[in-house]
Amino acid sequence: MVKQSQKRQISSPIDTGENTRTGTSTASLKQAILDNLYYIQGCTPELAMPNDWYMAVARTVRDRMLDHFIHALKRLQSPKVKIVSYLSAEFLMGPHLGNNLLNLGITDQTREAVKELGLELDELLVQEEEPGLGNGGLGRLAACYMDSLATMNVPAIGYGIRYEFGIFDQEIRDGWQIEKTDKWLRLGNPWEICRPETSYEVNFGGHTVQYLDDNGCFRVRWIPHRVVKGIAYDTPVPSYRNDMVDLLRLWKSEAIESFDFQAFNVGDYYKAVDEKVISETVSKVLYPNDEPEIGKTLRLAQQYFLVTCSLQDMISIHLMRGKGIETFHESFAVQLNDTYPSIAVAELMRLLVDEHLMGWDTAWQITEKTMSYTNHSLLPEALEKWSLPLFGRTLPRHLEIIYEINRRFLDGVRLRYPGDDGRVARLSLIDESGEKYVRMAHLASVGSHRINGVSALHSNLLTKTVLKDLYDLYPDRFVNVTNGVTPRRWIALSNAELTALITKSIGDRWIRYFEDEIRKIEPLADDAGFREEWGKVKRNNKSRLAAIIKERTGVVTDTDSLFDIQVKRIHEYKRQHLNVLNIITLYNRIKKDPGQEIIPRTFIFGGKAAPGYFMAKLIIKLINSVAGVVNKDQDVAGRLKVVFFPDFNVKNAHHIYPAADLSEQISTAGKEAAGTGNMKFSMNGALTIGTLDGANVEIREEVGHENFFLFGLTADEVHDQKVKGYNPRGYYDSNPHLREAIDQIRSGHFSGGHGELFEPLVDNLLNHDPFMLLADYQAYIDCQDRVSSVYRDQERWVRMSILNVARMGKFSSDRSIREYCDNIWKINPVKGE
Ligand code: 26V
Repeated sequence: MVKQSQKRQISSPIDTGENTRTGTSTASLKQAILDNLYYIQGCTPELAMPNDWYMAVARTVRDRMLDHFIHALKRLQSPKVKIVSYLSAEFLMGPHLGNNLLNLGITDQTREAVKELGLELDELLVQEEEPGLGNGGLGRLAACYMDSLATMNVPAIGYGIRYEFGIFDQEIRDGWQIEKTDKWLRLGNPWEICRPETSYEVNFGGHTVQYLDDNGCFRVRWIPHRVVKGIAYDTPVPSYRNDMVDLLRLWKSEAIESFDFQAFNVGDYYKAVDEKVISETVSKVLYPNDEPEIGKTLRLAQQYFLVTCSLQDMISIHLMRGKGIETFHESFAVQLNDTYPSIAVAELMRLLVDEHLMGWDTAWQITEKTMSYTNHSLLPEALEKWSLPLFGRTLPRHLEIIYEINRRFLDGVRLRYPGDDGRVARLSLIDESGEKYVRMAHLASVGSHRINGVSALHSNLLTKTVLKDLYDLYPDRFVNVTNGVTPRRWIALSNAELTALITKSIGDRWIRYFEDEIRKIEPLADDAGFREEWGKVKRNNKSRLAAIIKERTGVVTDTDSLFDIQVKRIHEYKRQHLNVLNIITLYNRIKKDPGQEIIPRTFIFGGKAAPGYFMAKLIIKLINSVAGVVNKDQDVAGRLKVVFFPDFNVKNAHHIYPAADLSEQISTAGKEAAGTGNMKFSMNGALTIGTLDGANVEIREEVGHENFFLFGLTADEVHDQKVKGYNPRGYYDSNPHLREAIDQIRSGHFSGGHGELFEPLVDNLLNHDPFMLLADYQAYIDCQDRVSSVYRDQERWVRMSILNVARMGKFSSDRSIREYCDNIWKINPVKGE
């Protein structure tokens, strides 16, 4: 708890010699915190609750960004500057306070100021409720990219939705996941600035009318059934020590006043209020992005809401620059973060053709030059499609526009491939093979000048599988940009001890120039003293995590054991249950030969399952069931522990990555587009056990094959086995250890005799095993044995750990952003002014 603070007179401010809105000395910060507490929170130190203090400190920090922020807004008005518009249904920003202090370079002074007020900064940092406006990798990538865009001085706006309820909070009850609504706005959000006057109208439903305008031109008017408005909420995104700020602009839906009044005037007050409720539901809740179920009208409404508010905003900025609409693409490069905002292609056409009365061909050229599309998944079922009737009901005008785009597009395809009707059907924006659907990836690809995957392997497989026909048609559009993560949040902020050690050795430029600088620690791998300190940092991080685990789950872990961690969304393709099979195998080994020497391990899992994804929820239950048996068994005490860390989110991740010895990246080859957790672990000195999947391939190339634990089938081998006819039961029949583990799960060994509980999971593995756990089982077990034997040699392990960090330069999101600038957006980062 925050201690009772020292008494101070608010009415007699100290003369700090600085502006208390902008000054960064301890004295100014202290005075500013008191001012904000009094004037914004309406509170005195004596009465302040922990959240009042947090808000006052947060406001104080925000004040220090506003000069730069206003400068950034002015920069947006400059006609010469091209702006990156990152359009994303998710931004998983994580807690702001610590990061903003770090980037502004005022952590120490603030800590001191807060201390003088009788408080601890760390206790205020934990007060912050993180904005969980994303599901996982895709949303967090958007957040890392915002950090790099700002730091590299690229003018950018991240456009998203201000969900009232972000990703649910996860609780574990009786081993099952329970979802709790995420009321992140409950205590207020000090980082955002509401801009009620930056608002746009959004139409839904209704029908279209065709007419001839005064010049006899054919035009279409959309008569909507419902109109709502989107209001902008701006959050400044500060650069790392660069006096630069970018903008995160999130839209909240509200009722249109005239609508309310209309109903009100005819005396139907309740109808007016109903309208308001319906309008406000558009931005109410974040949906899972990895749930197989499709077809929620509200989700399509959300996507369109995001897209039209953002494009109308961009057009308004462009026109305010005094430029004509026909040069729109010179002002904005729009990046579509997967297909969720891909309706932007049709919406930009609608705005240009229907609203700005532009000819189709010119409008299409502008659209193609403006848009580019990032694909984030190879799973065929992840390719977004909308049922035609649903689409037509929600966005009738867009359906017409999509038909017209398709007609012209397919005319071109027919010219290029005469008589190839199969290809025409495969390429069409409309799937007509059964029930009709709009194919969003095709819309995004046809309307973009660049299409990229997120790792070398993924980009390559895209051109051979899900987007093959589009690649044949437009080979020059396809590029790769391997994902990256920001070393600011993922090392400097969350791993203070490692940061201090690295900085003591090579200075602090690595935080800003990670790509070039971090390799300077490589020679230190040979320095025994450095290795000793490195080992100590890891041990301390493990102790801190152990304390949190004890507090949250009651499980006591041994910090001398190998911390073997898998944190990510729960999904069959990510194979958390393969990890479980290894745990059961080790458990059985010890049970059979209790005297044998094994390297003690603590297996830590974390991650959320989509609420409607039954198998993923069953995997969570399995992990907890195995944990329940293993953790109680005296025969394995001191050697095996299993923990499910509840509610994996950005805040918890800060404690988890720095404490890992081993990072589990064990997806079926060819299924994980890139991964970004793999990078965060490795940057914090964990070694990876992984398949040749996603960015693992490139991580292994960078850190050196000898510093990476590789196992499993390759993507080609997975494919070949599938083609030949994969028989999981063959592996079960021929491998006694595997058979024993599966039989135990099936017999209820881990579920109090309730064998039926895991039957769907076991049945799936034995009869289908779409993600080939059984094929990779033995290779995984053998690889884990290699991990243990290397861990026995601590000197070797620590050396490998140092080399992993030293060689992670490529995976800074600064490198990714540079590649987007060079190869996609054609933007030169702006030099500081
Ligand atoms: C979508 C679906 C839809 C239905 C069935 C299952 C399923 C599974 C996954 C997805 C993925 C949605 C897009 C996504 O979040 N992709 C993630 O993007 C990260 C950032 O590029 C990348 O690191 C991850 O590998 C990738 O899964």
